[in-house]
Amino acid sequence: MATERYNPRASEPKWQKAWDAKKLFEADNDDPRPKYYVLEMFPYPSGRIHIGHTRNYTMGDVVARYKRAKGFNVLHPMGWDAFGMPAENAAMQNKVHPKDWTYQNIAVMREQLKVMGLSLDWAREFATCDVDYYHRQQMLFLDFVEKGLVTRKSSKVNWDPEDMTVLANEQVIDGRGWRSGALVEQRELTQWFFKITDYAQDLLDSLEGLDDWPEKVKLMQANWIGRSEGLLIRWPLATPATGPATGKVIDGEDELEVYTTRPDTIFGASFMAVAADHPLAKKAAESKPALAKFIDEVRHMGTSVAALETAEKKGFDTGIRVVHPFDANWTLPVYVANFVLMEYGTGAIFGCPSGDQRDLDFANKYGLPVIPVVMPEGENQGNFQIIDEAYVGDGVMINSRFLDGMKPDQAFDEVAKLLEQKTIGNRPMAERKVNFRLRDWGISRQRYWGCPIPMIHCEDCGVVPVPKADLPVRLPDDIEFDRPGNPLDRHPTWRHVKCPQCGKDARRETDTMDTFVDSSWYFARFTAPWANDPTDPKAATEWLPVDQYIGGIEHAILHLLYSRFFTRAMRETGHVDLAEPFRGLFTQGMVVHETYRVGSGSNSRWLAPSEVRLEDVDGKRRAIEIATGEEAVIGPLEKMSKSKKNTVSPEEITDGYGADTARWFMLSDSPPERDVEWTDEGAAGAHRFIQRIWRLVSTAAPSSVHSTSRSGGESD
Ligand code: OVT
Repeated sequence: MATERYNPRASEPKWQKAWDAKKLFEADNDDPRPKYYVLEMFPYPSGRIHIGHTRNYTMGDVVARYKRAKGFNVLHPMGWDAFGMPAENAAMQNKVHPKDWTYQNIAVMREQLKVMGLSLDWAREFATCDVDYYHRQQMLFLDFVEKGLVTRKSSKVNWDPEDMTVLANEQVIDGRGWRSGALVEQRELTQWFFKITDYAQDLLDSLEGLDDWPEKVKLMQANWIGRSEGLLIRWPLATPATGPATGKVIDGEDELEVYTTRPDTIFGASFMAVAADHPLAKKAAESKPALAKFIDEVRHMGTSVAALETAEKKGFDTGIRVVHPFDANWTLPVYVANFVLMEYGTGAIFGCPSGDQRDLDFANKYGLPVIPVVMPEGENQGNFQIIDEAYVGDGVMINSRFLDGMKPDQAFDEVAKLLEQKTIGNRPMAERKVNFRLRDWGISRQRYWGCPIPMIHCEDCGVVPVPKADLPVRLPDDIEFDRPGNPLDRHPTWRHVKCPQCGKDARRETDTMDTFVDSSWYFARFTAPWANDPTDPKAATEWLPVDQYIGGIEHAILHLLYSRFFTRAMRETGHVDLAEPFRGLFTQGMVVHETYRVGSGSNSRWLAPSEVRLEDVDGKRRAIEIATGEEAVIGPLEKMSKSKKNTVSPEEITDGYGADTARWFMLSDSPPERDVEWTDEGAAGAHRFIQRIWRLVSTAAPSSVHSTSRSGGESD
């Protein structure tokens, strides 16, 4: 006979134990039933499971249980995305080894997930910092090298001169390192890259086949890849009226290559702008100390697109001029500008102030002409002016000589056609060109806690791969975090090796891989985590693609794009035989909570929900700090975050109400793709609902036991 009230503390552990004993959720690769692979984005072992995890993993669990009930052979694994900076920060702050910190966190978080009663296949669990895993990742890396999918090239990075480390764009705040506060420099460093740009077109085209992906994610990826069709125009440099008679305009240079997606606006051009490290800028700076100083200033800015967008637009006139391709008597000044990047296009643009807000701001600042060239259809040309707002819409060409009256599209083709026929030197003055915004994926990190890049530098032989038989390249355990920089560089012995080719003294690569490499193939490893090779191609073929992948929208671009690239690279190297890893994708909403703050200005403090008492005074909600009785300001709903202390831990529900209540609340309170607000009343309501179901089943169960021949013994 069932008890009246549901007692999660008795019931949940009992059933969890029974599931474990029967290995109910362990998937068998040889099971003949149709397969279903459901996966949630695996967690960083950052300390404790948070409520965002609870929501994510509950969703996946519901899918897994449903598909099992429908007769599928379900794969529902879990692991740990375990390399990365947080472990090193903890090591520096708390003098604990990154490895110990990570595995201790994993132990805690694994227990927390178990308490949630998730139907996971724990037999396949791994952490990306397990030597077994990163060994296989090094094998993959070497296979990619062999296939020409890896390159080493010099690239600009954010360099923190005090911490002596490369910073991610997100770690540069107002031009300074987030930890040291030192002014960040842009440095050229030779780094390892995966050639994701080789797949730019394919990654873009194949988005179309991803029918079970959210439209917004596909759009974000398409924008990130950023395909554009434009024209590469070669502008002749004008011979200066004054200056040394070198025969050349400026030593060794006689043209400026500019890539543009708007050649139709060529008669609206009023200046050229080149990146600070454009060869022309460097040459011009040789004879102009003030320009050299300006270039140096630009080098101290962050490299991120966000940094570029927010920084004040500044330029410096090089004194060089170019000749307009359609008018030999029209010359335009060439500026060095802080908003032009060498990495994009050709590192040079032509500015058309009337059609681009940034160019307009620049022209207004430096007193350059603004010539309207596209006018909205039906507008009166006599009244049409551009003062401080650029016109970026469609319309009809004006002030553009032989293009006047055309639509911009037609004008584009006309300019392309005419300039393709003109020549400069012995080349056409313009070529049509497809350009992508996507850059190659720089995977080098000058850090300890990551997968070592299995390469060796030899003075005679160059860069030599570590022979597969010598893998894994293990991270040394005896490591010091007492100084800034990469601890692997300072290890007394680790980097000293013999060259595998000539046997002479050589040194190991001390860069480790970006943690996004680790998460780009874990879903494939889960299909046969015991395999000696990175995958067992048969198992991978059978299980992949992941039928339903679930995770946060913050991974819409990087992780999901890298994984798509990696799957293609793994196909090319024989490890899988498909291109798209995730057939269905679901992006969940955030868990949000209001914030509480007491005091004002620099004395103000955030309070955790557990530190306040909520009162209702004449219909108005008030929050009181329990410890002091002080009234707190109730702030808006925001994503839970440690910094604002508006967090609620999953235990606050599971301890009192049990896992089912937590799970039910997470799923029932708000549609899964939307944000869910955590409230105590919501949790209490979910608990009452579970009790109601329990009573209903308890009442109905005895009669159903009579009417079927099933065992009635295990009804609690
Ligand atoms: C939680 C989701 C994540 C992700 C998953 C794991 C959060 C949703 C946003 N290892 C990578 C990773 O993201 C994945 C890898 C495949 C690249 C919140 C946040 C509030 C959270 C909070 C609560 C209390 C204190 C502090 C914070 N979100 N929703 N609510 N790992 O561990 O970060 O997108 O799918 O689960 O997340 S992870």
